[in-house]
Amino acid sequence: MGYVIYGDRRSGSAIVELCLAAAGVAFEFRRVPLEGDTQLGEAYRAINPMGRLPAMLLPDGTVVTESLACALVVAEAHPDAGLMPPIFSPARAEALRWMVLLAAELYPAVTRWDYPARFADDPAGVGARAMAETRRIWSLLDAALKPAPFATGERFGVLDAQVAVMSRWSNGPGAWVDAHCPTIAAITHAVATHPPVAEAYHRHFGPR
Ligand SMILES: N[C@@H](CCC(=O)N[C@@H](CS)C(=O)NCC(=O)O)C(=O)O
Repeated sequence: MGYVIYGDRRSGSAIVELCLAAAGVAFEFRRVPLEGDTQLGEAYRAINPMGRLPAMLLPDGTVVTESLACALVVAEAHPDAGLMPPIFSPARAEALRWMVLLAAELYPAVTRWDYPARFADDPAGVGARAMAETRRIWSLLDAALKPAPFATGERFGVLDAQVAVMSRWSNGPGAWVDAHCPTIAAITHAVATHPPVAEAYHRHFGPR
């Protein structure tokens, strides 16, 4: 058995799929449609009790959930792919900082935006504030990163996969991220046109 990814189009599974593509590793994709809330059903919760995509099965059958954990496991299992900057390097410290910000702060804000009724009796207010929070985070990341052409240098890595995928969710009305965050848009373009991962990117987000 090889890797198995549970995911859906345009979902967080894309982050892990891009990392696997960069490592040149084949995987089986098992679709769990978000439309209709299949992820909340008993069958999928047996794999991820949180009822969230993605989940990943390792070749030995180990279950990994949480998009960042999945991507880091892929990076560790395939070090030659260079998905993380070298250990103890300044670039790695920077990458870890922004990777955790995206996973721990931005992703939950996207959830509040996507599912505001889970969080309050005034869903519209929650959704609007969550959108504002994602824009605040993209703006600060846009100011901090100096792509060359990827987020921390010449090599595609886990942070690039997060930026490219999550910025598509937060683009929103008027393609806000692309219009206001040129650095984020440039990194996304670099990912979308990077041959090892372009096909996986386009599978989720279409041509760019
Ligand atoms: N912390 C989780 C968040 C995962 C998440 O929220 N995934 C979304 C899809 S992109 C989801 O499954 N949403 C469905 C739901 O919340 O019911 C991770 O990083 O994997």
